[in-house]
Amino acid sequence: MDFATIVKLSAQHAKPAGLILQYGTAGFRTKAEHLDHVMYRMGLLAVLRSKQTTSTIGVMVTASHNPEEDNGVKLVDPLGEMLAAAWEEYATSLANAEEQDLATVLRDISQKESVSLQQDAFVAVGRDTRPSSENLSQAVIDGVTAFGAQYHDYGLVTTPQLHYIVCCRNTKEQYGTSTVKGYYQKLSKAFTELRKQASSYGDSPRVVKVDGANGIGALKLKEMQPYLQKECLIELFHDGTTGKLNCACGADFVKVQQKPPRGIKMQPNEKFCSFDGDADRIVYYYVDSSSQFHLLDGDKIATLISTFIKELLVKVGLSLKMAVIQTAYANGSSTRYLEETMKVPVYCTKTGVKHLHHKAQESDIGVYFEANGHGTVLFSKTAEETIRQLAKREMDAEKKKAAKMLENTIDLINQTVGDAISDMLIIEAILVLKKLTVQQWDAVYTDLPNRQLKVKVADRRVIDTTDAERRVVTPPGLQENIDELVKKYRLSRAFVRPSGTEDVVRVYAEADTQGNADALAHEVSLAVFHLAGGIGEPPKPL
Ligand code: NG1
Ligand code: ZN
Repeated sequence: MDFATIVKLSAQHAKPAGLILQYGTAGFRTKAEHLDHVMYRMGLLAVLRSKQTTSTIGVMVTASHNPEEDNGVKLVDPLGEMLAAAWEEYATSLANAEEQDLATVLRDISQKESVSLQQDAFVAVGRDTRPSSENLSQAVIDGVTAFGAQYHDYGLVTTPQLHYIVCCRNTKEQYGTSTVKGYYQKLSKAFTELRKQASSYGDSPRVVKVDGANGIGALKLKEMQPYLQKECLIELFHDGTTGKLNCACGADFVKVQQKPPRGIKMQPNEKFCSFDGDADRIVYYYVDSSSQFHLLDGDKIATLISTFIKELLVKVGLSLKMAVIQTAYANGSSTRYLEETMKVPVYCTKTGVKHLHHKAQESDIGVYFEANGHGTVLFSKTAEETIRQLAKREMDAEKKKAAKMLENTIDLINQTVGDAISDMLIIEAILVLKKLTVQQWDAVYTDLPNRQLKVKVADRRVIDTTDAERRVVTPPGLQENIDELVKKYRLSRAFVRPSGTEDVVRVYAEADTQGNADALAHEVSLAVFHLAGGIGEPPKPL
């Protein structure tokens, strides 16, 4: 194929000479004004991937929990998974090629991956509510059309909705109808069925107050509300009508700051949750009668869901292999509870859902969650078929009910990717079914106090890690330093890693008290600052 047209049209989305961007934890992410050429080129890459896989590929324009000024792009593979790791390298070389090298890079990728250029291609495009997203998604579309490929612009959608749509399109709609309406119908039907199995609400409050991070999640949840009828009473705040996206609100703010979003009043017994800017993460929280804030993060969610599924499996007498997948950020108490009390195998992978997702695929039922609230459950084909067959069979009423509940759980969960809306509905259903208040759910185990900090360094790539990012290999001496600091505190643990989405090094520490976790995190930050080329002022104590 002659790439001349593509190169010619690229002039309208020209790359600033010399600008180099890295493919991060979840795609490219930086200031929106640096991304026009990246979007055009990701349109091209999506076409190549679509031709190679003979499937629809998704391109989502979003920077998730980053500030409104940033933007980014996530590519969605045929079954709704994140782009295959091998293609991240192509994404990087394509995004960073100077204009005159564009055709060569496209040709190289096509040859390496034996892409049949005559093959048809189809790209599904979606975007979040950032002011820059509309133009940037147009740049993606320009790339797709420059290649002569087909596309559908799904416009404003959450990231998980685009993943769902891609999966539906590529499974001949077996996974569901490939529209946003289809998504609402599938999830609300499963939720209503599941909810119906509960005899009463018990003490579980019906209302859930949802912080939409002033983003796409708020918009889409509003759209979905009529489908949920009275089964789940949602009160939205930070719904985007006034505030700025992710500004002092949203799941990342609540998780990292360990405090409620700005501007809300919380009464004891009220139940809250926060979505992030593209609605693929969720965390819950409440205040107790002494106004103490309590966070229920991805670890608590993984525990709630895996316990629920395990109990149902026992009831129906199925011995499917279930595992929970976490990252180094998982609270030590959650891992201990899952392994020791729940007797569920737990695995630790590197940060980034692509790693967790991959590991979860090894089990019949893989429950994966990052502590920040990004996660879902994967059911293997065999597990899904076994459960669906069982739910059809005539048997003891209690067993049948449990089998039906498992089947509805499969349908309610967005298996393609972590999904704040789907996760919220499964949590709400479980709380009702188990007659749990959010406080009772929280009391299952007690989190170890922890602290997350960021350190600015000249080049974060000087930090190299091993053992699922729990240990540092370079710069020399840093790990030894961390080991010494950790020894000073009880029940302590600490690690550092370069962020894949921000230009910072992340520091995590946990210990027996909040004071000790804060002190340890600060001391480790100082070690990073001194040994890994910190810039600006040294980190100050908390
Ligand atoms: P980085 O910036 O690589 O730490 C963050 C999150 C990840 C993941 C990605 C993608 C933490 C500590 N890190 O990655 O878990 O969600 O963003 O959004 O929360
Ligand atoms: Zn997100």
